[in-house]
Amino acid sequence: MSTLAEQLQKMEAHNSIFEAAVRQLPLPVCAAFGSAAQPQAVSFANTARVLNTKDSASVARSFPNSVQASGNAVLAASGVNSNSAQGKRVAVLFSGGPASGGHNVVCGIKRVLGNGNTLLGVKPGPKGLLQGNLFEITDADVDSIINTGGFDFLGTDRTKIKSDEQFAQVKATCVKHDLDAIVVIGGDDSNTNAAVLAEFLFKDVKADGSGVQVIGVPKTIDGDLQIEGLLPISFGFDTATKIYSEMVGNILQDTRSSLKYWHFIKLMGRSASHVTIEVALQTKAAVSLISEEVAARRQSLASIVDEIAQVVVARANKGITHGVVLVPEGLIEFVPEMHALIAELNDVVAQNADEFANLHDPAKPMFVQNLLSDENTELLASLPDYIVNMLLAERDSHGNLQVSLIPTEQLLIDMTARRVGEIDAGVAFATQSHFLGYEGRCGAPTLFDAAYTYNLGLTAGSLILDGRTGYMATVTGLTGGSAPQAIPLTGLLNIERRHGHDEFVIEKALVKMDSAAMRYFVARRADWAAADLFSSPGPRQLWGPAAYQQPISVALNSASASLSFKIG
Ligand code: FBP
Repeated sequence: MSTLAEQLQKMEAHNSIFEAAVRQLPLPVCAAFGSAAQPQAVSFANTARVLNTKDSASVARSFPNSVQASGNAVLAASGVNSNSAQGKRVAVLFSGGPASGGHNVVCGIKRVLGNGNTLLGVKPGPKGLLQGNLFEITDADVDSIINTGGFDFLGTDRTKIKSDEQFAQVKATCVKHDLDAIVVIGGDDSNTNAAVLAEFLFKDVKADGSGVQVIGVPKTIDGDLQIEGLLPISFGFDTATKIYSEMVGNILQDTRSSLKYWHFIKLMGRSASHVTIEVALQTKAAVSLISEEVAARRQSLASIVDEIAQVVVARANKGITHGVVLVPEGLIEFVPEMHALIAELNDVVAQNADEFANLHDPAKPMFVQNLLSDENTELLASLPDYIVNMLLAERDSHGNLQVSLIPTEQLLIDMTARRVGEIDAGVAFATQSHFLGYEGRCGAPTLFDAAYTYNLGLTAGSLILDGRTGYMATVTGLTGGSAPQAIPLTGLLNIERRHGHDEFVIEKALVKMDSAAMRYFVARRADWAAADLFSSPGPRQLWGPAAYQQPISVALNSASASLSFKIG
């Protein structure tokens, strides 16, 4: 019998009672992979579904090898691969923001590659690939990281591989480590990067003229990488939204207990509002803003604020002086006047990049004001400093505004307080603000994400052993047993004008106004605003009645017969 001190010491270094138990959690696998104890690689064959976008002709010209090889046809598993390749050296990396389940993708790849092939981890992310920082992943590593959250095993970063010099560095890494394949686990930008790399590395990398295969895996808590019928959701979304829903549920319980606060809660999700709509469906908060609806209705900031203030006053008139407002992280970019301002700012900053980079922060507003249109100069001047400073902060390496740093929730609180006072000065409006973001990206994966990602890893590894390149692994039919499939990356590429250049990109999947989830939300939201009908989903469960629950928005949008998922 160990002492309390011994027990506590044993729990250090990722060995809490929970972490130790969760490593033993058995994971189901799609029937195609055979037994869960010893999953086998599958081979793939073309399906009848061919993917095209408005820019397919340009894509075919710029990605000739990839398009010719795949014909942009979706692949489905065609049976166990009894003749799978041996001796392959495969590198795996995380790219972009962390998302729960990433470790299980690595575990799935390692299991399916087996002892006949080598899996190498790249540290950290695309930057590690440029630097050639690779190490061999062992079976013991898999045992220690399985079912744990985060990307800490490999680390991640947001380097975009775009210059000739960077491509040359990637090639050098492939040669130095004698790589046969690279797996990129990332979101829309990272999978675009994967498509570009697949084409670049298609041939003539090794001395014998052969190339290096590249396979993508769909990750992002934002949920904006979705393809109808092929990719119901990216991994990490379920865990993040369940964590946020638990926290929002707790706050809702507090509002009804302490009876005095309005909580404005910003939820992560850089562009799309999938996270917010899911948390709204889970918790039924009084007000949930959906950025895409704001854009579709061309709502001004003042009109959004007015709608919130009207709910505050109406509830106060019924004696309800509390509530919760959910705010999607990306809202500000969808408000038409702010969208126009940000677009012009992006151009101005891009066109004067060197000069702008050398300015001290306090000098930046004055610098841009001289270059903006009169309308945008006036709008910028009307915004509080805490918003202006963030609008002018450094972009990420993909050129994106870092919206997670913009305190939109505080802006809405300040403007709503003013508007409530104008409508009825007697209404009490005490507020609290929150930003739920980083709390949700690295939690231990839900059973949905744990099982989904493990099967994505088995799929990615199988694609490599089947000699495929330029595909994104997917698992379809998540409520009916599930099956491994593969999406040709070039079939997803569109041309978009970004930061003054035409670029090939995978289009972000935004919340659609006519989606089943949106329609359900719209039909119920007036009731949720009028009275406290909220529910508290509680902590995520790996065992027990809620363990098999898939995201509500995914169930609605994929017309599932049930809220439960089924793999295997
Ligand atoms: P990905 O699209 O790379 O998955 O990242 C999404 C995200 O979680 C966004 O919701 C958020 O805006 C962003 O990451 C914040 O990233 P950072 O870690 O760079 O602050």
